[in-house]
Amino acid sequence: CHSLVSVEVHLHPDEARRALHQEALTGLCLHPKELSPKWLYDERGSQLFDDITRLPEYYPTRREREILRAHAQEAARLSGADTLIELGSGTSEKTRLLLDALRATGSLQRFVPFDVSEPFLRRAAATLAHDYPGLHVHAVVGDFERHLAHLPRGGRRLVAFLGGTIGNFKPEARARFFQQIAAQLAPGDGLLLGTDLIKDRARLFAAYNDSAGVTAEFNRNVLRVLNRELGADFDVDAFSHLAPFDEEQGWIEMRLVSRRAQRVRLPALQRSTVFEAGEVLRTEVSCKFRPRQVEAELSAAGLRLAARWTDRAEDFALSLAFK
Ligand code: AVJ
Repeated sequence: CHSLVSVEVHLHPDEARRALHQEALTGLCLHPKELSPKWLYDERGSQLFDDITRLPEYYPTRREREILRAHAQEAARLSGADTLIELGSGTSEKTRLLLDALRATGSLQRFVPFDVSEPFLRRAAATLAHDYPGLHVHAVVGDFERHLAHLPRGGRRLVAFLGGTIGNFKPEARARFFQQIAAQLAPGDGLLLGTDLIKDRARLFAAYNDSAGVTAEFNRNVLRVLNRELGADFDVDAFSHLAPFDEEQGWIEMRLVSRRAQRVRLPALQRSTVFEAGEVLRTEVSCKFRPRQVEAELSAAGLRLAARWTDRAEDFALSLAFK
């Protein structure tokens, strides 16, 4: 039997490392210090995030799965897609709910997982091709902030962007992202978008400051990434985790707080950087949305909302929009 798996690479590891160098130069040597959340996801970081999704306090993954269980069929029917493209294709369990629903409509032909990690994608692609006989799995290695133009064309496509990862974009970047998605879609193509919703502050806080300290480890792990990739000498234990909810911005802000004044060497950048006691390095924002906000932002990009589903607690929303 011949394999229906192919892999297209737009982001090579050396290019990713160059991007990290560039970002570290601007992000670590300025005030306030900030890094993109994408550096959180090395092998260990991806494992830690996976652990986070099972924490009692971290509701988004469970809520989104609950919504998909209830409404994937309807989403599949409304989209009539033959191609499912998944951006930042994380947990294959949610992917399978969508693939099953599309297969049941009889239209499914192709699955396109799009992610930054080639080894991860190759494994996922092989497993899914095995479990869905006849399905063409075309994996694309890329950064969805830079390589969206390389999404495969043709057929009727449904782009899934799940988990609330859209929350990592600040409003301006998010508007650009929706514009770029809309520019890639043809009439009839759809976007299925998962967004976390604004809710009780205590529950929001607990989800990002869990009692077992897994999120803290996930956050601090970025310092290990910098030590490895830049030859830096961050003392990981000299930073504490804090992820407050910023009411004004409507986002959770994940921070590493320097416990003392310290200098960190960054040999790959031929620099060092100084942290004052209490100085903050921002490692992620995770935006939380108001019910009507998503619809307004999609529509501003020329994407028309066809359906919107939430879980019973209204913790999380899935929106389906068409070009
Ligand atoms: C993967 C971006 C959806 O924002 O909730 C989890 C990442 N950060 N705990 C989120 C995350 C801290 C997660 N996303």
